[in-house]
Amino acid sequence: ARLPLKRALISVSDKEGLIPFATRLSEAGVELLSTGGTAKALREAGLDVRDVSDVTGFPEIMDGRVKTLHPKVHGGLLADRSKSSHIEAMEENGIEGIDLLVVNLYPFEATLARGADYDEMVENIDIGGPAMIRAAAKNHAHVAIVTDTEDYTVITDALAEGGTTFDDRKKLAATAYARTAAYDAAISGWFQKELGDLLPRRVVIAGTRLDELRYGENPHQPAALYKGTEDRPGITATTQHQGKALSYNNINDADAAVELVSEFFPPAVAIIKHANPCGVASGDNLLEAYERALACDPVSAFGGIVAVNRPLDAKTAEEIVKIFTEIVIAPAIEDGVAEIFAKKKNLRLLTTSELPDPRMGHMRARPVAGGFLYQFMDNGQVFPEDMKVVTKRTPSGEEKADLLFAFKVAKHVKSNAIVYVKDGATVGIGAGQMSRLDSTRIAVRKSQDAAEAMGLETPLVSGSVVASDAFFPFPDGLISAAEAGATAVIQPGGSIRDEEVIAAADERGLAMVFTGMRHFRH
Ligand code: 93A
Repeated sequence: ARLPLKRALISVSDKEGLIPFATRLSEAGVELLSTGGTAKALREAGLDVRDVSDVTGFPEIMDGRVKTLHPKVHGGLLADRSKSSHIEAMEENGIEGIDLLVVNLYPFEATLARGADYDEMVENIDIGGPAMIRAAAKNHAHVAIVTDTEDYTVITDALAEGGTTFDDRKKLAATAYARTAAYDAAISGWFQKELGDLLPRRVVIAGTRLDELRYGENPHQPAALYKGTEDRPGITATTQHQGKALSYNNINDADAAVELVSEFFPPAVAIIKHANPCGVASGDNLLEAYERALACDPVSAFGGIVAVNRPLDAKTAEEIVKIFTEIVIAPAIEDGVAEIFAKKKNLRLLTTSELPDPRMGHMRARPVAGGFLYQFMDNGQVFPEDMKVVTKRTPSGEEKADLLFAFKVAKHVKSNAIVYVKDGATVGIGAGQMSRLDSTRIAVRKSQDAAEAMGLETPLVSGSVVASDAFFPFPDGLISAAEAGATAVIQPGGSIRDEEVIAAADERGLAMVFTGMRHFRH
């Protein structure tokens, strides 16, 4: 059975879509009750509306802190119309039933995002709104609760059919409680940041669905992308210009790509496959950077994700479309780029407008059975003054620059990570192996393949430098890198066999620096 709507209470901060929606209600004969600002907006649009203060017989007081917190409002929302005792209580106390509640809350999250001061944040904690939402949602047997402007159509569609169904109201109630939970999560998160408490005793991770995905990592897994309460430029803040919808794996890879390329100041390009880079390079311009990134592992780059840290120019776009590329992600695109990509219907083009700041720490959660791990993201950075030379030979200026580049890339490669770099471009990447020695060998083998593909005699790694995301537990990995032609090494240090590893480096004339910082990524 559908429940007809006779009376609606509307109290909204976000007045988007309000007038057309309220007009539909009014036309359907629904009586409108409203709080100060909302009532004013409705009257200005020529709609008939009753003030809540009229209903309660009590003025809005204390700058609006108390406007709907009244038994006439809460009784109207909470009355169980199937119980005679509730009906009697309504009659005795002059309480009128409310069938529809439309509330969106004081914009706490938006106020936080624009960096408002403490007092303004406190003032933006909505009390009456959540109280009404929770009341109406509890009483969903009799009341429909709308907390999201996107759900206005649920009500207008239902009106056309004669009223809301129980199923409609149940869904709306679920959304409502998720909204108040997320709202309180944002408030609690703000307090914890104010207190400097990174790892509070209780954490609520809340989000709003941005996109329902076709499936998750595999076709039998349902999945969606959610925007959390923290703002970070990048994958949750992109615009898609063309191509089919992004998949779960695409989003995961594009996230890795943007975060990696944002590490670099000069024009840079990162090509990602399965969340690992298969080529990263800097250059005088994006075209040069792209060509050098691609040269690292052109076989793996097929079907990859390309991220750039500058507005993408047409010349680079022309080069990118020469091979099959799944996604291109850039802060912006220059003239002509859209036309070039338009010819490749399957390529997804994303712009982020802003790149994430790699120094900005945000929290990262990872699910484990029955809970989640929670950590400060790896925003660690190594600077020239952090490099401690441990070998007889000190790296040259060029070697130092490449070592820092290699270590930055290694931070974004799944462990065990080994990254060879020459002249600001990766020339061999070994990722995700259970043994560091294997990562070293894989990087070299890939580099040999790339050299062969280009018709070169010597592997690209000869004369390169090498980064390891964690210490070498034995000299074997370092020896293997030296034999492949690496001339300098960067690694955290800290193994009980450091002395052996240093001796092996000295024996082979390698320069080695310790960073004291590890970049595991599992
Ligand atoms: O300050 S409040 O917590 N006290 C209340 O009693 C109350 N009732 C509704 N804020 C309250 N509201 C909120 O006011 C609503 O959640 C809505 O966001 C806003 C609408 O106010 P206006 O109609 O004056 O623009």
